[in-house]
Amino acid sequence: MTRYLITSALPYINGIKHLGNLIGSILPADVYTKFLRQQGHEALFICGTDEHGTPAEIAAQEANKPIEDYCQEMYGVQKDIYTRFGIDFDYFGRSSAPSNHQLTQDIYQHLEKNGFIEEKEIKQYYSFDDKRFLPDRYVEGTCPHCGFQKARGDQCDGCGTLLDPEDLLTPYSTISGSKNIELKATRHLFLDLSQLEDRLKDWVAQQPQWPEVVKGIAKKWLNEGLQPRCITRDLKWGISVPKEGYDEKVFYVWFDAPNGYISMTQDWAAAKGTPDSWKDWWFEGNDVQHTEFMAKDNVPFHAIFWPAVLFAADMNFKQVDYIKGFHWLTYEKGKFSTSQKRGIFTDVALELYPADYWRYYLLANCPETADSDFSFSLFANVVNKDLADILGNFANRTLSLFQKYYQGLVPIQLSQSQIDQTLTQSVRTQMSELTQSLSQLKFRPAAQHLRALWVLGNEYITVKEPWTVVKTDSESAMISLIHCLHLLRIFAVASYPFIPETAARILTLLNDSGVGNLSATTFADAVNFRYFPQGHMLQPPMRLFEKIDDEKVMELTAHYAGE
Ligand code: B3M
Ligand code: ZN
Repeated sequence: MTRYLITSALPYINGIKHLGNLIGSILPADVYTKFLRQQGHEALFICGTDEHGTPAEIAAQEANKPIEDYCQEMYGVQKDIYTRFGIDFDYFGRSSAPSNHQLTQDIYQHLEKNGFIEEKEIKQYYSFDDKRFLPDRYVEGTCPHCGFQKARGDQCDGCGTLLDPEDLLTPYSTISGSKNIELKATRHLFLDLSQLEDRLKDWVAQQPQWPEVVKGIAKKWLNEGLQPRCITRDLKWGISVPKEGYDEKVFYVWFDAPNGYISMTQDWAAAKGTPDSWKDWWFEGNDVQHTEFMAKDNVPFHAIFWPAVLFAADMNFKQVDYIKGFHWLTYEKGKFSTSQKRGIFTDVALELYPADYWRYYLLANCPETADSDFSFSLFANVVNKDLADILGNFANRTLSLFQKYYQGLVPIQLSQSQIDQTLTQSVRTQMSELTQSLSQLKFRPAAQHLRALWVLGNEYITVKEPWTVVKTDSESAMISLIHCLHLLRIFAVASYPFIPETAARILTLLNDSGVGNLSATTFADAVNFRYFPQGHMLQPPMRLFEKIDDEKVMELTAHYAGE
């Protein structure tokens, strides 16, 4: 049986991530993992912090902390936030762990042995005021392609082009702001990607199933022609280079970070006491489907660069099967910006509203086939309509009427002939659409099918009006209400990958010990649930969601407008 390996782009350690980061990788990866597990598949979800490179060094400097302490602390902070968002990693590791040092050096040695490494003398900016070489992100300047004035030495945020620092016009040091910088000679190691061009072209051509955005980016890179890429940096913090003369240098962060997927799986295996079991997930020859989740700026490294490393290293590591790439989530029509504190960050989000509000909103408005925009007014709209008015209202009406008419006890168990076949059929249809969307990793359509399922319940109770019918035909009111209860139970299972906390609360309100393990109840089981037995006792109703009013929307919009 196919087993599923799910990896989500490793969030940088340099600070708390925003909602765009969350929906661009970890959250959909979590939904997919939860869904697969529910359907009875074996799934392994690996992620962790990406701790090396200049962003980490700069952030530690700004926080005025030794880098090791900074990373340790931020690792804890990020991990805790994801836990509170209901993310079920099997392992949330660190790219700075000893396992990754070892693995990355090992991979490097294979690359060298296989003839893919060349040493070149390059010119790199040296800052006289800072008394050091300035690798990639320590240099900024004007992008030669689009004129963006704060392009980084490694990539332009204006147009997305990957750059080398010497491409920048009017460069300056980001440490001191000094323009007193000069190109000086220094030796570095390069991975000769050009030798792999044909192999990568063939491989990418064999992936017609990848999303358009991913194929587009991969092909653009390949068409531009692959050049040797520098894999070392003049930094202290990072993985040291096992080669003479490189004591002062470390590997480039993008050279070690993807290896982290493997090393974190090694750490997972070691932690559970079966240190070799990672191999079943990573070595060629196992029936494993590996899906990577990431935002589109990470695609070149996952579709070209890392596959090239794995091909060249020739260590029997399996290549990725499916790359799920996402567009951008924008914030009130602009960019989320960490430096300008613009947008909603994951810690703040959890202080404002429960995780499920965010999870549902983000998934329903997932930047899947195009960019999508976050605004508080849209957020309130979605929470109020979909969550509160549709699902919440349905649950509340159903459970309140059971209290009112039957003191919270299920009055009878429906017999086969009393079951509404039309309703049952509609539920089956939505459930199978939902299953299909999730199997195909189409999150936005999946959220629409989930909503359509909730709407079925809401429409059913509205049309049946048990609160009116009860006065004239108490039996038929009772039968409709029992159907509602049954639907609610199915909704809990179907909603679980999206809003796990709410799903669990619904089951608690239903006093449902039978399902118990939501994470292992298949959608097929759910549509075949037996109706609750006579006498089953329900919990008193509790509101599932609170609405967000206009005044609050205005307040939040103003408060989080950014600096
Ligand atoms: N840390 C970039 C990012 O968080 C980078 C991903 C690494 S995945 C191996 O967007
Ligand atoms: Zn540019």
